Amino acid sequence: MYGGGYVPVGAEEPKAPAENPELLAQFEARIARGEKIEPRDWMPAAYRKQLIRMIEQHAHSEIIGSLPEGTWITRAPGFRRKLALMAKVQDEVGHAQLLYSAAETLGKSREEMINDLINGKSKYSNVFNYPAETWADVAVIGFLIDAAAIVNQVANSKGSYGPYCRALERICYEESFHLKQGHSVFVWLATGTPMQRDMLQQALNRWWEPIMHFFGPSDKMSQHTETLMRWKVKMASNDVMRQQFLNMYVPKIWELGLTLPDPQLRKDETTGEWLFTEPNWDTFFKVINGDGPCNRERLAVRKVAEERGAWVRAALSRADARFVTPLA
Ligand code: FAQ
Repeated sequence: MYGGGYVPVGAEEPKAPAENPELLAQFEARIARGEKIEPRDWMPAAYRKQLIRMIEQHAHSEIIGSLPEGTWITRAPGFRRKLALMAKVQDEVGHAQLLYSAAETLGKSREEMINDLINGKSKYSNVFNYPAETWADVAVIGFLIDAAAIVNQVANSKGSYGPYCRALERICYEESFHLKQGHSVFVWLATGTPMQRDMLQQALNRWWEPIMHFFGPSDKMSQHTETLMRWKVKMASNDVMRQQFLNMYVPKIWELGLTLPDPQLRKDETTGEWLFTEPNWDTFFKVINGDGPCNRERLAVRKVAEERGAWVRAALSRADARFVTPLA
């Protein structure tokens, strides 16, 4: 039995009926026992809605995320680097496929999701609204953004919604390869010529604030964390994940003799907490609401891809129809 219907974005949202308290209690008890919720199980309308929002944004992030690195495929230094980058970009698009399929199990069609992306109604990760200016940007994305994504996704793969968790498990295996690819380029540049090191340092300076933003607003500002953690969609808060990332990766950056553009950044050895300058959250909200350095360009590229692919989708749907209609 489906619990609560999917309400398309932009449609007049009916007042949510109060959930049946008995079903809600059973649902929450299942989650507390660590059971997975599957598409045909009863679920509160708010759980469905939140999952669609989060999985859809994640899927969009994967396809839009392939764009900054994609611009470097033709310029990657050497055949091996080119091959690895091409495989990575292809994987990211594959992750979007897995995630759109997981979101579709909740009742929103892929077409609606893509339309909402192109029309700017749906969000995607802040980090992909910045340009990849040099080859060192590819190193920072591959090493640190993939690392940040892994921190988030390994935790959430232990969550409550079966299709999303299974997609995340598979994605995490591939992201681990991406991290190795990014780390290899990062170390190569960090231990290279002074010019290569400088290029890497500049890229690190540019990306640091967007990476701090990546985990979402601090817990006191986050709108959805409390509900999502109660329902085990998110398995850790934004601040906890940010701390985990800092703890794992800042030492690796410092070991290479690189610096980070935050004079306050240090670990408080008594509490184990990382202290840092609060990133500028006004910038973050501006970027995620469509006004970052590359938002317009990213959506324009997606729109062109969508238009150019229309004939393929039309041909495939006709082929499908022919396949299921018995020939006269
Ligand atoms: N960017 O209440 P919260 C990748 C929005 S995949 C944009 O804290 P929540 C792979 C949020 O939607 C990267 N928007 O939100 C790759 C909400 O707005 P709304 C993507 C953000 O959901 C690597 C508002 O702010 N990963 O990188 C961001 O509890 C390399 C309030 O925030 C995922 O999507 C942000 N960073 O927590 C590809 C993982 N943060 O919707 C290529 C799944 C927050 O109410 C190359 N998602 N917002 O209008 C999540 O884990 C969560 O959604 C968070 C945000 C943690 C991102």
